[in-house]
Amino acid sequence: MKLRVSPPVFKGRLHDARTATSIGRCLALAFAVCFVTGLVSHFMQHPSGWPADGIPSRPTWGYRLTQGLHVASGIAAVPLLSAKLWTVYPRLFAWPPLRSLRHALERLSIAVLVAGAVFELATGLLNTVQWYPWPFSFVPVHYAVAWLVVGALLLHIAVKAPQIRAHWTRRSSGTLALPARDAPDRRSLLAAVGAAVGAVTLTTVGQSFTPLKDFILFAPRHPDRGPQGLPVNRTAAAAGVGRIADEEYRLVVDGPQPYTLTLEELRALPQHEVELPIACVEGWSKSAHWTGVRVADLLERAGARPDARVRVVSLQLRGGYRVSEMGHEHARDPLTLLALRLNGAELDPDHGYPVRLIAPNRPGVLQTKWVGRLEVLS
Ligand SMILES: Nc1nc2c(c(=O)[nH]1)N[C@H]1C(S)=C(S)[C@@H](COP(=O)(O)O)O[C@H]1N2
Ligand SMILES: [Mo]
Repeated sequence: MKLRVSPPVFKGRLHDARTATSIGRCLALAFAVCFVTGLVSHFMQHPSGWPADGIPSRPTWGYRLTQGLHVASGIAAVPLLSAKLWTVYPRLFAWPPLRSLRHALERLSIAVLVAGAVFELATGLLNTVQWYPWPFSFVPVHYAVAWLVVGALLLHIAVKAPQIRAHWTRRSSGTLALPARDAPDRRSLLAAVGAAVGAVTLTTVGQSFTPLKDFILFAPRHPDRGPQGLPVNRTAAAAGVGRIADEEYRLVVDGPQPYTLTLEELRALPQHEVELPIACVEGWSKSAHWTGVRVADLLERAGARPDARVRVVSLQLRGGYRVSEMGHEHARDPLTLLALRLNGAELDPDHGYPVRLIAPNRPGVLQTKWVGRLEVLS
């Protein structure tokens, strides 16, 4: 006896090209926003050579906005990608699976696209909760795969251009077999997908868009939770710095005219107050009031040239974020401070006591805590 497995039969509008197009263009928009903001973030975190000096220090909320959009568009893409895959999965059962070399290449590009897209959303989401259950380092791999996904996506859009065009609007049925008219079933599906996108956005976006913070359900961080009303990514204990004794603290400023300041001397210098956000790469951000000494004043005293770059070194001995650099735009911005106070009180040890960097339009990971040294780079 011969066993016959009949492939499932898919009929109706929920798996047709019009539905795939409707969901696909929202997904493409989410991916476009996610990719562009991801490039911005990557560039701002890893400026190399002269472009580092081209990074503007304004607007103060620039990185907060782009990184907020990066994480929000990535989260919104999760229900969109799920719905899109559900809409098109009957194609996995199309027979014969490969019709020609061209068809085989197209299927291969889809495989790369789907695998890459799922990988990016999964690793990105796990990164927002700071869970890294993989053996590679997150940033370079997430960055490289993004290019792969964008390449495969552009190819996919090019290959599907005739269908996309034919099904762009409700009325256009084009030359394809199925009429593209909408009906209650399709409208219900699209409404459900829209509601899912709205729900995941509303319950997470408050982590960076603080007016919506009361709706946070799933975001890993609440912008109010932490010492002095500000979240902490790495505590003093986790960084291995503990509490730094006041009388032992020194700020070393290394430049043409190097000098060293005690904490008393630093506190006696002119203090300035600024309102600036910490905008963490992982998606939370929160504005705060900082008081401290202008980096520009410290550099001036060290005889640094106006176009000098600066390296900020932490007293933390190990770990990825103990050193950061900035171009002259940031170094000379009057809002860039070595902060001694946060929201009216001395810094909590977890916020970098006794001294931390705070600068406008800068990724959180570069806002170095427990600063012990400024080095003027030529
Ligand atoms: N020395 C040092 N500075 C650091 C870090 C660190 O691990 N070590 N973490 C950075 C990261 S990732 C962020 S988001 C901010 C968080 O600052 P906060 O803990 O004061 O909110 O500090 C940054 N500064
Ligand atoms: Mo961060």
